[in-house]
Amino acid sequence: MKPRVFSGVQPSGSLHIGNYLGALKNWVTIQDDYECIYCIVDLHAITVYQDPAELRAGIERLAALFLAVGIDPAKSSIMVQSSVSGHAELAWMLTCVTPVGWLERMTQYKDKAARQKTVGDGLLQYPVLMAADILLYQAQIVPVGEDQVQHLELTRDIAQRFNSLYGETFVVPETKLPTVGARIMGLDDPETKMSKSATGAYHAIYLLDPPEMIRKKIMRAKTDTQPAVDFDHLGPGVANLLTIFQAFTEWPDEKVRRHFAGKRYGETKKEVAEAVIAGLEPIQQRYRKISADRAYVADVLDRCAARIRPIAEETVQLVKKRMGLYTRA
Ligand code: ATP
Ligand code: LTN
Repeated sequence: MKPRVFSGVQPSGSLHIGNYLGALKNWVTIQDDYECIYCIVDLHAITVYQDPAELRAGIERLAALFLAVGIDPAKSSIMVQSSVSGHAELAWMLTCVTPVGWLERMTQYKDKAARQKTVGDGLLQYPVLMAADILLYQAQIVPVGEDQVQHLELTRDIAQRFNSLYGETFVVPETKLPTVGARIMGLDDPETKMSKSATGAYHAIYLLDPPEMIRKKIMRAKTDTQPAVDFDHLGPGVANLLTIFQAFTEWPDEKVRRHFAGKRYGETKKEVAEAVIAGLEPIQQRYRKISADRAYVADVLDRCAARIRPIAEETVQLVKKRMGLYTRA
């Protein structure tokens, strides 16, 4: 049997090239070698207020984008978190074995909480729900970007704590980062990660940005005061652009160095923009076709949920039994 993979993306905001290079591109590559479950985590999205109509539209858009980037529903499952009740159920059981101090230490919690007037309990519980997502399917491997490493460590801790309290129950999952592109930085501020929730107009390149917009954003990307690429003194802005280039083209390090050493920033940016446009064009074309057929997308989600629900149910039953909750003998 193939090892199982689980990963997820929130349906809030629009997908950017950080999400693609850090996560989705990797998801597509590994789908022949693993049994993959890719999840639209709508229950995570509501840990901060979402406009209901926008959230609903965002879920469908994300499902179409999963298909457009190349996730094949014949090989992998594409599902919406709230459509399998085991996620929320298992999250509660795991909450009960998770010390609150573990959650208060999470950097994403601290960052997001600092931006809210009232901090909802869901924001604190966020990584427990994420642990539930993964452990529900006994996934061995979780492909994510670097910002999720701390949450994955917590997932492992929760699984181990449960196993030691109640006996071997959960597979303890491994994190899988991409070799290039695990942390794409904002174009307007290469010291912070590219993020869906950032507001700057020139911060992120979205997967559905038209070519002209992509050129404009990259030409405006923040670099430094040097005129040309110097690999001995590579500023964070230029390093980020070259990472984006390399992740799209899949050129080896040596080739990238030879090609860009001494190249002026203006010329470098033009080449980066063209590589991004070429990489996104087929995705955008497929997206236009797929998103026009809403019934097809809904059908994929239904079929995939039906396929994986028995795995989730089996785990919930096992956990209930282990904890002494009521199950029909
Ligand atoms: P938000 O800003 O709302 O937290 P986000 O942009 O971080 O959103 P998520 O839905 O949280 O997006 O992340 C989806 C996936 O994309 C995760 O695997 C995450 O690690 C990855 N990811 C997010 N941002 C980046 C980035 N800048 N570089 C590489 N990977 C990223
Ligand atoms: N928290 C993740 C999204 C996410 C996820 C998961 C990723 C929710 N559940 C399970 C991997 C596995 C994020 O990217 N912000």
